[in-house]
Amino acid sequence: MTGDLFADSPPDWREPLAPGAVVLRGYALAAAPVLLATIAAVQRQAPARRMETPGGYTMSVATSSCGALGWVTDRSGYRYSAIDPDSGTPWPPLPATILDLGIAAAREAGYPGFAPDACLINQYEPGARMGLHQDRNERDFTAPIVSISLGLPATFLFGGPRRADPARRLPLAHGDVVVWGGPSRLFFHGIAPLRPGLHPATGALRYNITLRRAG
Ligand code: MD3
Ligand code: FE
Repeated sequence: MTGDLFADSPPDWREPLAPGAVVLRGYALAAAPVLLATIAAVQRQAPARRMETPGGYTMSVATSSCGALGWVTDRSGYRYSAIDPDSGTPWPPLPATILDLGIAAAREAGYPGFAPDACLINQYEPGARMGLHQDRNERDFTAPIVSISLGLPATFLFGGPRRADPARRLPLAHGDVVVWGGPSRLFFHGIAPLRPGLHPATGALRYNITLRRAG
């Protein structure tokens, strides 16, 4: 009988967060060196840049994209675009290293058949933050978003379906992967100002890769 006690327990790195949302602690740890080299290669073609919001503020987070569609913002709004506005050319292709990990993580979290066409790479320096927001520029909210954290740790703010809902604080460390689907897909969320520090793999930076089905 002892064998039955743990037979149905999930692995301890799988942490349910909210309906449809799962944390896979350290899921990207082994792949981290390859992922960081891949980010550097993407950023050589599409450098991280601090974009302007529709309200006229400059984001503290520097962003870049790869894949068929990239996320952009300027005075006219937030949207996905097939063209990098800085270069006037398509975004770099979505590297298999990122794509394969994202698809495997989505499957682990209960979303088989995830077919992302957009990959946003956010780069945080100490002090950079992302205010509470919803991700609503994607066409299909039934697809999850897969997020991979690398480098300096951050505090993720995880609210609810309404802006005024209280936000939980969730630490996200190097190698953590979170899959956001189901009802949580449209929950308000953000990142608290990054605390200063040095990470052995990234120095004074945090990266977050998100894979999305945007088109
Ligand atoms: C929950 N990025 O790029 S990733 C974003 O760490 C964004 O850079 C944060 O929010 C970052 O839009 C958080 C985790 C994440 C991404 C999208 C979500 C969580 C989400 C969409 C819905 C719910
Ligand atoms: Fe977001």
